[in-house]
Amino acid sequence: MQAPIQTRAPLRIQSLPSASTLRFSLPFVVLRRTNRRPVRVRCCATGCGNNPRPPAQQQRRSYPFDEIEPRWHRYWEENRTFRTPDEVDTSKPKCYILDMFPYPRQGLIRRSQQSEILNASGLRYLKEYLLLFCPKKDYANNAKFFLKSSMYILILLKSLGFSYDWDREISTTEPEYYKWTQWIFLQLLKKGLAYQAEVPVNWCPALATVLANEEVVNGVSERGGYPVIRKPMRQWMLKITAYADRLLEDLDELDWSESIKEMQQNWIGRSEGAELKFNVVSTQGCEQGVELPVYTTRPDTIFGATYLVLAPEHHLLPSLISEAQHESVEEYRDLAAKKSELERTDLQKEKSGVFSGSYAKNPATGEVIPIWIADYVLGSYGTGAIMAVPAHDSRDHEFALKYIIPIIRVVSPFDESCDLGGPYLGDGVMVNSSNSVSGLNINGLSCKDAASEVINWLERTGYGKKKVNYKLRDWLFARQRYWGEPFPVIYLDDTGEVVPLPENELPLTLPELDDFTPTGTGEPPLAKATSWVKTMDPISGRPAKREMSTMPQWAGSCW
Ligand code: ANZ
Repeated sequence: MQAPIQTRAPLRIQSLPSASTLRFSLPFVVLRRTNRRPVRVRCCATGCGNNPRPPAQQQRRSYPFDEIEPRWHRYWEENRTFRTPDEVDTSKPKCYILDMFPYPRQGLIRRSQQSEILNASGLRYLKEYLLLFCPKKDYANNAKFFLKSSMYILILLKSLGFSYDWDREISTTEPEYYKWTQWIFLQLLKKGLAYQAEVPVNWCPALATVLANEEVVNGVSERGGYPVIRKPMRQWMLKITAYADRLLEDLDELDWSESIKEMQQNWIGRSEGAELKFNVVSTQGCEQGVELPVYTTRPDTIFGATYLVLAPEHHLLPSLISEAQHESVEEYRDLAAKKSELERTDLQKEKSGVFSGSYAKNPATGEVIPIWIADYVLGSYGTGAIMAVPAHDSRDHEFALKYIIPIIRVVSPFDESCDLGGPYLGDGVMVNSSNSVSGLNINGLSCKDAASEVINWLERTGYGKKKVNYKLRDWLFARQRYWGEPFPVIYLDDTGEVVPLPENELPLTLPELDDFTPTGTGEPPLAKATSWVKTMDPISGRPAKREMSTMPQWAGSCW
């Protein structure tokens, strides 16, 4: 039987209370029906699945929003329906429910949550309004807009009827709140869990700030659509990798669906392998005193490593580029800096690279092999360099074919009738893997046994060691924006030493600034608050400068 069709016109927000009325009355968004657009809705009035077509008048009846919603909102407000009790019953077991809070972003509820909220509540028509209000301009640094948008969010959330106890609302932007965010940072610093490092970051020259991976879409900033490049910068980091194993182990205890747990596992991405060193040599094989560490999950394939690849942002690169290769390497690095990590690791994309002009010695074979630079190797994973084994890795295979680099098979499949047209990625028996000079012979072993044998040999000879790596990265915890918690640290003028502020100096509040747009020099906007930046160590009295980056927007909502 044909499903009945109910028509309901989309609703559009007609008016919003002004910011001034917000304080005194229940904020409420009034929705009105506008032009009629049919929406298919399944109806099961009889409860038997045979949905009779309702009479024409009934078909048009829609939810009397203006009538019902304000009444209930008033009721909830007057009866304090969502008020949580002041007295806590401590006899009950403790329970931590982590809700994902909707929070303002560009004046709106964050997009993912928007759709969750809207779809869950069936108020899809609100989307129209949200799109209407979505600002075209970048408001990252606009305080007035921030306040206005927070009010809109409040209005929207209240109108959606969430059962929040609004009397217990807290704001991460209040100094009394972020004092504790700063206090937590000091504890992390004391424990060595907050540290500074030179890391490749997503740098947006137009916004003059570092962006998180999620804030970069197709190589441009999510806000404003400005080009984003990768460049190394000294930044504050939080050492979440120290908890990688615990995060993995404790997944078992979580009452989550298996698919979500699997996503979490992949996100942590534990991999086991080895870190080993290749010595940089001249074309004649003479050592140059530079060692290149690489990370591999397949130490068993060491005899098949016919070239090395360095990420374009690798710190050792400048010392490896030959005079003749200088121009083409620089050109390649500029191109790579414009690509996101996602683009670089896309398996479908054609591999590209450039020869560095330098060579290294494979410690197992004793062969001199070329060092290439290619953007399919990331500077932020492992050591930022790989030993490439084109016979047994698809990316290396594609690259070796393109640049005519030798391909040496070192694993023979158990099933010899296997098609060996391309790279062989499976398990098998080691072949072509022996050298009396290096004292390593793994021929005839399975891949697994060969891997342990190679790790033993690396540890014996000092060429390397067993290593566990994680996809999970430490958290890049600094932004070059005005909005954000100031870091409670100073840098001594004479030595540059980082000194944490004493806890009784907290909160360290943001200075008032009329102009919080980017400086244009690459320095964060706080550089404009010269009298705030220039300070002295409260303990020793020595002149110092404050940190000018601020914490990222998630800092306050993470604890
Ligand atoms: C040699 C080799 C031979 C590899 C082989 C694989 C297969 P996961 O599982 O992701 O940890 N690799 C290492 N560092 C990299 C980086 N910074 N960027 C891109 N690729 C990198 O994978 C580890 C493997 O990915 C490593 O093992 C290395 O390639 C590559 F038959 O080394 B392998």
